[in-house]
Amino acid sequence: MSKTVRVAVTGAGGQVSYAMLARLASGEVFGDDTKVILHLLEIPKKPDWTPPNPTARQPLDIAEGNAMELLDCGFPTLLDVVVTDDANKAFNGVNWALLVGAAPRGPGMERKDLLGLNGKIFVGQGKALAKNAASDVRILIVGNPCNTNCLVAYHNGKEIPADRWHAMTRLDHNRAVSALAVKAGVPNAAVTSVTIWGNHSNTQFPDFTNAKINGKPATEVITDRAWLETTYVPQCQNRGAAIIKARGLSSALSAANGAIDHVKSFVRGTPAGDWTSAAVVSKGEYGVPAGLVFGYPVTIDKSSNWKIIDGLSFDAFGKAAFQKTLTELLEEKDAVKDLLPG
Ligand code: NAX
Repeated sequence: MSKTVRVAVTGAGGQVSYAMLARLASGEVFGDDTKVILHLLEIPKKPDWTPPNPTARQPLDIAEGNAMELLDCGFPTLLDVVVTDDANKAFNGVNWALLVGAAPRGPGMERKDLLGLNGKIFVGQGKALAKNAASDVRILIVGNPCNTNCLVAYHNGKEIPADRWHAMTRLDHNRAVSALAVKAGVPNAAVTSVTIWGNHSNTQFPDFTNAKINGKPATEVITDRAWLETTYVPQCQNRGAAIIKARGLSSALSAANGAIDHVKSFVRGTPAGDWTSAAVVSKGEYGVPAGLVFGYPVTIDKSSNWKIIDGLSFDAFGKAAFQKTLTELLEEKDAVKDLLPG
Protein backbone atom coordinates (compact mmCIF):
# COMPACT_ATOMS: atom_id res chain seq x y z
CA MET A 1 0.00 0.00 0.00
CA SER A 2 1.36 3.41 -0.85
CA LYS A 3 2.13 5.91 1.91
CA THR A 4 1.66 9.66 1.84
CA VAL A 5 4.18 12.12 3.24
CA ARG A 6 3.45 15.80 3.81
CA VAL A 7 6.48 18.05 3.45
CA ALA A 8 6.52 21.73 4.39
CA VAL A 9 9.06 24.00 2.69
CA THR A 10 9.45 27.57 3.92
CA GLY A 11 11.04 30.25 1.78
CA ALA A 12 9.33 28.46 -1.10
CA GLY A 13 9.75 31.42 -3.43
CA GLY A 14 13.51 31.60 -2.88
CA GLN A 15 16.35 30.20 -4.93
CA VAL A 16 17.27 27.20 -2.74
CA SER A 17 13.66 26.02 -2.77
CA TYR A 18 13.46 26.41 -6.53
CA ALA A 19 16.36 23.98 -6.88
CA MET A 20 14.87 21.56 -4.33
CA LEU A 21 11.11 21.29 -4.82
CA ALA A 22 10.99 19.07 -7.90
CA ARG A 23 13.39 16.60 -6.30
CA LEU A 24 11.16 16.35 -3.20
CA ALA A 25 8.11 15.78 -5.39
CA SER A 26 9.67 13.30 -7.80
CA GLY A 27 10.05 10.14 -5.72
CA GLU A 28 13.83 10.58 -5.51
CA VAL A 29 13.72 11.18 -1.75
CA PHE A 30 10.71 9.31 -0.40
CA GLY A 31 10.54 6.57 -3.02
CA ASP A 32 8.25 5.75 -5.93
CA ASP A 33 5.77 4.06 -3.60
CA THR A 34 5.21 7.19 -1.49
CA LYS A 35 2.88 10.03 -2.47
CA VAL A 36 4.04 13.54 -1.61
CA ILE A 37 1.95 16.57 -0.63
CA LEU A 38 4.01 19.76 -0.55
CA HIS A 39 3.09 22.66 1.73
CA LEU A 40 4.80 25.85 0.54
CA LEU A 41 5.14 28.75 2.97
CA GLU A 42 6.08 32.30 2.03
CA ILE A 43 5.78 35.70 3.67
CA PRO A 44 2.50 37.59 3.18
CA LYS A 45 2.24 39.91 0.18
CA LYS A 46 2.93 43.57 0.88
CA PRO A 47 0.04 45.67 -0.46
CA ASP A 48 2.20 48.76 -0.97
CA TRP A 49 5.05 46.85 -2.71
CA THR A 50 6.70 48.49 -5.72
CA PRO A 51 8.66 46.10 -7.99
CA PRO A 52 12.34 47.14 -8.09
CA ASN A 53 12.40 46.01 -11.75
CA PRO A 54 9.74 44.86 -14.26
CA THR A 55 10.36 41.12 -13.73
CA ALA A 56 10.41 41.25 -9.92
CA ARG A 57 7.55 39.43 -8.16
CA GLN A 58 6.48 39.10 -4.54
CA PRO A 59 7.71 35.83 -2.92
CA LEU A 60 4.20 34.43 -2.46
CA ASP A 61 3.48 34.93 -6.18
CA ILE A 62 6.75 33.16 -7.01
CA ALA A 63 5.72 30.25 -4.74
CA GLU A 64 2.39 30.07 -6.61
CA GLY A 65 4.33 29.94 -9.88
CA ASN A 66 6.55 27.20 -8.49
CA ALA A 67 3.44 25.22 -7.53
CA MET A 68 2.17 25.56 -11.12
CA GLU A 69 5.49 24.25 -12.43
CA LEU A 70 5.44 21.33 -9.98
CA LEU A 71 1.99 20.31 -11.20
CA ASP A 72 3.21 20.66 -14.78
CA CYS A 73 5.97 18.11 -14.10
CA GLY A 74 3.24 15.45 -13.89
CA PHE A 75 5.10 13.44 -11.25
CA PRO A 76 3.20 10.22 -10.46
CA THR A 77 4.24 10.71 -6.82
CA LEU A 78 2.96 14.27 -6.34
CA LEU A 79 -0.59 14.38 -4.90
CA ASP A 80 -1.02 18.08 -4.15
CA VAL A 81 0.72 21.40 -3.55
CA VAL A 82 -0.59 23.85 -0.95
CA VAL A 83 0.68 27.45 -1.05
CA THR A 84 0.13 29.66 1.97
CA ASP A 85 1.42 32.59 4.01
CA ASP A 86 0.08 31.03 7.24
CA ALA A 87 2.58 28.92 9.22
CA ASN A 88 -0.22 27.02 11.00
CA LYS A 89 -1.61 25.88 7.67
CA ALA A 90 1.83 25.19 6.23
CA PHE A 91 2.79 22.92 9.13
CA ASN A 92 -0.57 21.19 9.47
CA GLY A 93 0.01 17.42 9.59
CA VAL A 94 3.52 17.60 8.09
CA ASN A 95 5.96 14.70 8.48
CA TRP A 96 8.95 16.76 7.35
CA ALA A 97 9.51 20.51 7.60
CA LEU A 98 12.37 22.08 5.67
CA LEU A 99 12.80 25.58 7.07
CA VAL A 100 14.66 27.35 4.29
CA GLY A 101 13.12 30.82 4.62
CA ALA A 102 14.97 33.39 6.68
CA ALA A 103 15.57 37.10 6.61
CA PRO A 104 18.77 38.08 4.76
CA ARG A 105 21.35 40.32 6.37
CA GLY A 106 20.48 43.91 5.44
CA PRO A 107 22.87 46.84 4.87
CA GLY A 108 24.72 47.80 8.04
CA MET A 109 23.25 44.88 9.97
CA GLU A 110 25.53 43.15 12.48
CA ARG A 111 25.54 39.35 12.86
CA LYS A 112 23.79 39.69 16.22
CA ASP A 113 21.03 41.82 14.62
CA LEU A 114 20.48 39.02 12.08
CA LEU A 115 20.41 36.47 14.92
CA GLY A 116 17.71 38.47 16.68
CA LEU A 117 15.66 39.13 13.53
CA ASN A 118 15.68 35.52 12.41
CA GLY A 119 15.32 34.30 15.97
CA LYS A 120 11.89 35.92 16.11
CA ILE A 121 10.83 34.08 12.91
CA PHE A 122 11.94 30.77 14.43
CA VAL A 123 10.12 31.42 17.73
CA GLY A 124 6.87 31.57 15.76
CA GLN A 125 7.72 28.65 13.51
CA GLY A 126 8.81 26.45 16.44
CA LYS A 127 5.47 27.10 18.15
CA ALA A 128 3.50 26.55 14.94
CA LEU A 129 5.29 23.25 14.31
CA ALA A 130 4.59 21.99 17.84
CA LYS A 131 0.92 22.93 17.46
CA ASN A 132 0.29 21.56 13.98
CA ALA A 133 2.82 19.02 12.74
CA ALA A 134 2.34 15.25 12.63
CA SER A 135 3.58 13.31 15.66
CA ASP A 136 6.49 11.87 13.64
CA VAL A 137 7.65 15.24 12.25
CA ARG A 138 11.34 15.79 11.51
CA ILE A 139 12.67 19.28 10.97
CA LEU A 140 15.69 20.47 8.98
CA ILE A 141 16.69 24.11 9.33
CA VAL A 142 18.56 25.53 6.35
CA GLY A 143 17.89 29.27 6.79
CA ASN A 144 20.86 31.02 8.35
CA PRO A 145 22.22 31.22 10.97
CA CYS A 146 20.84 27.69 10.85
CA ASN A 147 22.28 26.18 14.07
CA THR A 148 20.98 29.00 16.23
CA ASN A 149 17.69 29.30 14.33
CA CYS A 150 17.25 25.60 15.09
CA LEU A 151 18.11 26.19 18.75
CA VAL A 152 15.41 28.89 18.97
CA ALA A 153 12.78 26.82 17.13
CA TYR A 154 13.51 23.73 19.25
CA HIS A 155 13.25 25.68 22.50
CA ASN A 156 9.91 27.11 21.39
CA GLY A 157 8.56 23.80 20.11
CA LYS A 158 9.73 21.48 22.87
CA GLU A 159 6.62 19.31 22.60
CA ILE A 160 8.48 17.85 19.60
CA PRO A 161 11.27 15.52 20.82
CA ALA A 162 14.79 16.94 20.65
CA ASP A 163 16.07 14.24 18.30
CA ARG A 164 13.80 15.49 15.48
CA TRP A 165 15.42 18.93 15.18
CA HIS A 166 18.36 19.26 12.79
CA ALA A 167 20.29 22.12 11.19
CA MET A 168 22.02 21.62 7.87
CA THR A 169 25.75 20.93 7.70
CA ARG A 170 25.36 18.47 4.81
CA LEU A 171 26.35 21.00 2.16
CA ASP A 172 29.56 21.65 4.13
CA HIS A 173 30.06 17.88 4.45
CA ASN A 174 29.68 17.37 0.69
CA ARG A 175 32.09 20.26 0.01
CA ALA A 176 34.60 18.77 2.45
CA VAL A 177 34.39 15.31 0.82
CA SER A 178 34.73 16.74 -2.68
CA ALA A 179 37.75 18.92 -1.85
CA LEU A 180 39.64 15.91 -0.41
CA ALA A 181 38.68 13.79 -3.44
CA VAL A 182 39.92 16.44 -5.87
CA LYS A 183 43.22 16.81 -4.03
CA ALA A 184 43.80 13.04 -3.81
CA GLY A 185 42.64 12.44 -7.39
CA VAL A 186 40.02 9.88 -6.34
CA PRO A 187 36.24 9.68 -6.83
CA ASN A 188 34.08 11.24 -4.10
CA ALA A 189 32.95 7.75 -3.07
CA ALA A 190 36.52 6.91 -1.98
CA VAL A 191 36.34 9.58 0.75
CA THR A 192 34.62 8.54 4.00
CA SER A 193 34.46 9.43 7.70
CA VAL A 194 34.40 13.18 7.12
CA THR A 195 32.78 15.34 9.80
CA ILE A 196 31.71 18.97 9.94
CA TRP A 197 31.96 19.82 13.63
CA GLY A 198 30.08 22.76 15.12
CA ASN A 199 28.55 25.70 13.35
CA HIS A 200 27.48 26.12 9.72
CA SER A 201 29.65 29.23 9.48
CA ASN A 202 33.25 30.03 8.75
CA THR A 203 34.28 28.64 12.15
CA GLN A 204 33.14 25.11 11.22
CA PHE A 205 35.78 22.40 11.58
CA PRO A 206 35.92 20.19 8.48
CA ASP A 207 37.68 17.29 10.16
CA PHE A 208 40.31 15.81 7.86
CA THR A 209 42.13 14.29 10.84
CA ASN A 210 39.61 11.45 11.20
CA ALA A 211 38.72 11.23 7.47
CA LYS A 212 39.63 8.27 5.28
CA ILE A 213 40.51 7.93 1.61
CA ASN A 214 40.10 4.42 0.19
CA GLY A 215 39.94 3.23 3.81
CA LYS A 216 43.30 4.77 4.80
CA PRO A 217 43.70 7.85 7.02
CA ALA A 218 43.37 10.90 4.74
CA THR A 219 46.54 12.31 6.33
CA GLU A 220 48.49 9.27 5.02
CA VAL A 221 47.18 9.82 1.48
CA ILE A 222 47.49 13.62 1.49
CA THR A 223 50.77 14.03 3.31
CA ASP A 224 50.99 17.80 2.84
CA ARG A 225 49.76 18.73 6.32
CA ALA A 226 50.29 22.44 5.64
CA TRP A 227 47.88 22.22 2.70
CA LEU A 228 45.28 20.48 4.87
CA GLU A 229 45.52 23.06 7.65
CA THR A 230 46.00 26.28 5.72
CA THR A 231 44.30 25.66 2.35
CA TYR A 232 41.76 22.88 2.76
CA VAL A 233 40.18 24.02 6.02
CA PRO A 234 39.77 27.70 5.02
CA GLN A 235 38.54 26.66 1.57
CA CYS A 236 35.75 24.59 3.14
CA GLN A 237 34.97 27.29 5.72
CA ASN A 238 34.77 30.06 3.10
CA ARG A 239 33.28 28.14 0.19
CA GLY A 240 29.94 29.94 0.54
CA ALA A 241 31.64 33.32 0.11
CA ALA A 242 33.58 32.01 -2.92
CA ILE A 243 30.30 30.93 -4.56
CA ILE A 244 28.78 34.36 -3.91
CA LYS A 245 31.85 35.98 -5.46
CA ALA A 246 31.56 33.79 -8.56
CA ARG A 247 27.77 33.80 -9.04
CA GLY A 248 26.78 37.08 -7.47
CA LEU A 249 24.27 34.91 -5.60
CA SER A 250 24.65 32.42 -2.77
CA SER A 251 24.76 28.64 -3.25
CA ALA A 252 21.41 27.30 -4.35
CA LEU A 253 21.89 24.15 -6.45
CA SER A 254 24.41 22.66 -4.01
CA ALA A 255 22.46 23.89 -0.98
CA ALA A 256 19.28 22.25 -2.27
CA ASN A 257 21.32 19.11 -2.94
CA GLY A 258 22.63 19.20 0.63
CA ALA A 259 19.08 19.37 1.99
CA ILE A 260 17.94 16.54 -0.29
CA ASP A 261 20.92 14.41 0.80
CA HIS A 262 20.16 15.16 4.47
CA VAL A 263 16.53 14.07 4.18
CA LYS A 264 17.46 10.98 2.14
CA SER A 265 19.99 9.92 4.77
CA PHE A 266 17.45 10.37 7.57
CA VAL A 267 14.78 8.46 5.60
CA ARG A 268 16.94 5.61 4.29
CA GLY A 269 19.98 5.49 6.56
CA THR A 270 23.70 6.03 6.07
CA PRO A 271 25.87 3.50 4.19
CA ALA A 272 27.60 0.78 6.21
CA GLY A 273 31.05 1.87 7.31
CA ASP A 274 30.46 5.59 6.86
CA TRP A 275 28.62 8.46 8.50
CA THR A 276 27.26 11.87 7.58
CA SER A 277 27.30 15.29 9.23
CA ALA A 278 24.28 16.97 10.80
CA ALA A 279 23.81 19.61 13.45
CA VAL A 280 21.63 18.13 16.18
CA VAL A 281 20.61 18.97 19.75
CA SER A 282 23.57 17.96 21.89
CA LYS A 283 23.17 15.77 24.96
CA GLY A 284 26.67 16.73 26.01
CA GLU A 285 28.62 14.57 23.54
CA TYR A 286 32.28 15.58 23.11
CA GLY A 287 31.92 18.08 25.98
CA VAL A 288 29.44 20.34 24.16
CA PRO A 289 26.94 21.84 26.64
CA ALA A 290 23.64 19.95 26.42
CA GLY A 291 20.95 21.70 24.41
CA LEU A 292 23.28 23.43 21.94
CA VAL A 293 22.65 22.64 18.22
CA PHE A 294 26.08 21.39 17.20
CA GLY A 295 27.41 19.71 14.06
CA TYR A 296 28.39 16.08 14.70
CA PRO A 297 29.13 12.86 12.80
CA VAL A 298 25.97 10.75 12.78
CA THR A 299 24.89 7.33 11.56
CA ILE A 300 21.27 6.66 10.78
CA ASP A 301 19.54 3.28 10.49
CA LYS A 302 16.82 2.38 8.01
CA SER A 303 14.12 3.30 10.56
CA SER A 304 15.44 6.88 10.85
CA ASN A 305 17.01 6.32 14.28
CA TRP A 306 20.29 8.16 14.48
CA LYS A 307 23.23 8.29 16.80
CA ILE A 308 26.36 10.33 17.16
CA ILE A 309 29.62 8.51 16.43
CA ASP A 310 31.56 8.35 19.66
CA GLY A 311 35.20 7.90 20.46
CA LEU A 312 36.77 10.12 17.80
CA SER A 313 39.84 11.96 19.01
CA PHE A 314 41.49 15.22 18.05
CA ASP A 315 45.08 16.29 17.75
CA ALA A 316 46.14 19.80 18.90
CA PHE A 317 44.97 21.38 15.63
CA GLY A 318 41.62 19.62 15.86
CA LYS A 319 41.14 20.57 19.53
CA ALA A 320 41.69 24.26 18.77
CA ALA A 321 39.39 24.17 15.72
CA PHE A 322 36.67 22.39 17.73
CA GLN A 323 36.91 24.91 20.56
CA LYS A 324 36.68 27.87 18.18
CA THR A 325 33.40 26.77 16.61
CA LEU A 326 31.98 25.80 20.02
CA THR A 327 32.82 29.25 21.38
CA GLU A 328 31.03 30.90 18.46
CA LEU A 329 27.89 28.83 19.01
CA LEU A 330 27.88 29.69 22.72
CA GLU A 331 28.13 33.38 21.78
CA GLU A 332 25.23 32.98 19.33
CA LYS A 333 23.18 31.28 22.04
CA ASP A 334 23.87 34.18 24.36
CA ALA A 335 22.72 36.66 21.68
CA VAL A 336 19.29 34.94 21.47
CA LYS A 337 18.90 34.08 25.16
CA ASP A 338 15.75 36.21 25.45
CA LEU A 339 14.08 34.02 22.83
CA LEU A 340 14.69 30.75 24.72
CA PRO A 341 11.91 30.00 27.18
CA GLY A 342 12.86 28.00 30.30
P1 NAX B 1 16.31 33.66 -0.98
O1 NAX B 1 16.44 35.06 -0.45
O2 NAX B 1 16.36 33.40 -2.43
O3 NAX B 1 14.94 33.06 -0.43
C1 NAX B 1 14.56 33.14 0.90
C2 NAX B 1 13.05 33.15 0.91
O4 NAX B 1 12.62 33.02 2.26
C3 NAX B 1 12.46 34.45 0.37
O5 NAX B 1 11.57 34.15 -0.69
C4 NAX B 1 11.75 35.04 1.57
O6 NAX B 1 10.56 35.73 1.23
C5 NAX B 1 11.46 33.77 2.39
N1 NAX B 1 11.19 34.04 3.80
C6 NAX B 1 11.74 34.99 4.60
N2 NAX B 1 11.16 34.94 5.82
C7 NAX B 1 10.25 33.95 5.77
C8 NAX B 1 9.32 33.43 6.72
N3 NAX B 1 9.22 33.95 7.95
N4 NAX B 1 8.52 32.42 6.35
C9 NAX B 1 8.58 31.90 5.10
N5 NAX B 1 9.43 32.35 4.15
C10 NAX B 1 10.25 33.36 4.50
O7 NAX B 1 17.40 32.83 -0.19
P2 NAX B 1 18.00 31.40 -0.58
O8 NAX B 1 19.19 31.61 -1.43
O9 NAX B 1 16.92 30.52 -1.04
O10 NAX B 1 18.56 30.93 0.84
C11 NAX B 1 17.66 30.57 1.88
C12 NAX B 1 18.38 30.47 3.21
O11 NAX B 1 19.29 29.39 3.16
C13 NAX B 1 19.19 31.70 3.58
O12 NAX B 1 18.97 31.99 4.96
C14 NAX B 1 20.61 31.25 3.35
O13 NAX B 1 21.52 31.98 4.16
C15 NAX B 1 20.51 29.81 3.75
N6 NAX B 1 21.56 28.91 3.29
C16 NAX B 1 21.96 27.95 4.12
C17 NAX B 1 22.87 26.99 3.75
C18 NAX B 1 23.29 25.90 4.67
O14 NAX B 1 24.19 25.13 4.29
N7 NAX B 1 22.73 25.74 5.87
C19 NAX B 1 23.51 27.05 2.41
C20 NAX B 1 22.74 27.83 1.42
C21 NAX B 1 22.02 29.02 1.91
O15 NAX B 1 22.90 30.11 1.80
